[in-house]
Amino acid sequence: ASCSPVESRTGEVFPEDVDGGRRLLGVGVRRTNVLGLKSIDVYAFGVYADDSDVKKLNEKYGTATLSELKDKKEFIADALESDIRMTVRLQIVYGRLSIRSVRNAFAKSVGTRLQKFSASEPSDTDELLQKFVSLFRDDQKLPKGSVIELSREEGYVLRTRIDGEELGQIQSKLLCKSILDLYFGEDPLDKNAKQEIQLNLASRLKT
Ligand code: DAO
Ligand code: DAO
Ligand code: DAO
Repeated sequence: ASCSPVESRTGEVFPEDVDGGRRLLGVGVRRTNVLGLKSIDVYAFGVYADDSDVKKLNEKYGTATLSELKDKKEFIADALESDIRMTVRLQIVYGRLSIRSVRNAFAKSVGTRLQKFSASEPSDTDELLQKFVSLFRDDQKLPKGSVIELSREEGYVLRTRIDGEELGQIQSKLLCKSILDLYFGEDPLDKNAKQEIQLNLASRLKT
């Protein structure tokens, strides 16, 4: 399977690879409802993974077929869990986001996942969330066209950049997993994108 670098709803175009050879797995869009009336596209996203790291999944899934893997929950759970270098690139399309609404959305979407996953791995989720949110400055602007990169580096380090400028790094397996889960976990922001990501991830094992 190959992956189009153009997100069709927004027309946003993504690079085919980023961060020294992480290749595009799929693209999607993050929407939100305003007062249940109007839906706005907030950002388009692309998800990337390092090819050689993806091969780590071969140990367990090397003999499975593509059609087995494309819907297999355990396969995605292992991808979320493993030390695979990945990047999620967000391209802002809604230009009037306030930092307050970003913080709120974030506390909701990432906060619930931190709680969900920490049931099996005890850790201080409030502290993690605070740590992450404190990377964003109150006067940070996010105009249309801004690029946010959230990446999982070797050893479960979450790295955050805005327009190429690094905000900070936090070492936390739980935080990395909670963020990636938004894009290809069980209840993803964009279901089509998740399917595309899963299919392409599976096909990378085979090549
Ligand atoms: O808080 O900065 C922010 C983002 C809020 C998004 C609200 C979007 C409102 C769009 C209203 C359109 C009405 C026609
Ligand atoms: O304020 O309730 C609101 C409406 C705006 C919601 C915005 C969702 C923001 C998603 C996070 C963007 C991160 C870059
Ligand atoms: O879409 O609900 C969501 C969450 C997206 C994660 C956004 C992380 C944003 C980090 C940078 C914000 C800078 C102000």
